Amino acid sequence: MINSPTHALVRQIPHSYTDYYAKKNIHISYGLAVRQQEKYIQTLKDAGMKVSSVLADETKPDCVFIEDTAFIWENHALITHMCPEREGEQKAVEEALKHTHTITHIPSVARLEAGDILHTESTTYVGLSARTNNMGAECLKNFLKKFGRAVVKVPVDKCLHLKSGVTYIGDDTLVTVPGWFDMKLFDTEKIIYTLEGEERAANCMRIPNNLLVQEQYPKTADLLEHFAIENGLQLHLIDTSEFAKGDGSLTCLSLLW
Ligand code: CIR
Repeated sequence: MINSPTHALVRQIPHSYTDYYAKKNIHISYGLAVRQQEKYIQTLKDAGMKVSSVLADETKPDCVFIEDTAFIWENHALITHMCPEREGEQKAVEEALKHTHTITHIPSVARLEAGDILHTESTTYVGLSARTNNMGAECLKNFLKKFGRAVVKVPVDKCLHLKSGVTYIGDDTLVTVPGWFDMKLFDTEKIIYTLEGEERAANCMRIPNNLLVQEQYPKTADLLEHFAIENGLQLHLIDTSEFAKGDGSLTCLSLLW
């Protein structure tokens, strides 16, 4: 299985996260968000991963969604170029990664957020979304060329990032939302579809023999529990309610390598 990471980098939640969304009339409990993140981190540790953390940046309310700031492949990191409100979050992440990774930057006209990057065993998919443009996708393609990795572009218009609506959970299986993407573009044998009203449940994480699933979508979690049993995986139900309010989910809370 391709995703066999041993390290995770997470980012502390700034207090400005709740203030920023309160102004949009979205009410997030800071204490609950912290507890949910703690459970997420503990789950990664229990799965055998070494977890380190970057300090929060109060001037960047969304910085807990660290996945979007960089794309990591082996010991190389491609620093992304984000939407104007989030641009700058990458700096502290780059500082943390530069001791272990060779850093590459993309031109500022290119836009790429790593929530738009998805891997199956043999292919990497990049979403063309509100956050990633064709030039950003081309930068990713060039970056991955030296690793012999095929990159396929996927139009995204029903959700924020590609992985908001489709993730790969190993054993040749994708989880996605009916009708959100052209599934002919993907190379997996099997697809599990989220159930009605549970679109966000498409964001799952497989770390070797563990499957992380969002607890607040119980009907789809049942389907995923069957998948876990069939494939000998340990299922972890994680409540991400306070991150879903900020349009985030499981994958966006860490960078893995
Ligand atoms: C944003 O708009 O960028 C954040 N509120 C949510 C980012 C979630 N990131 C992800 O799913 N990779």
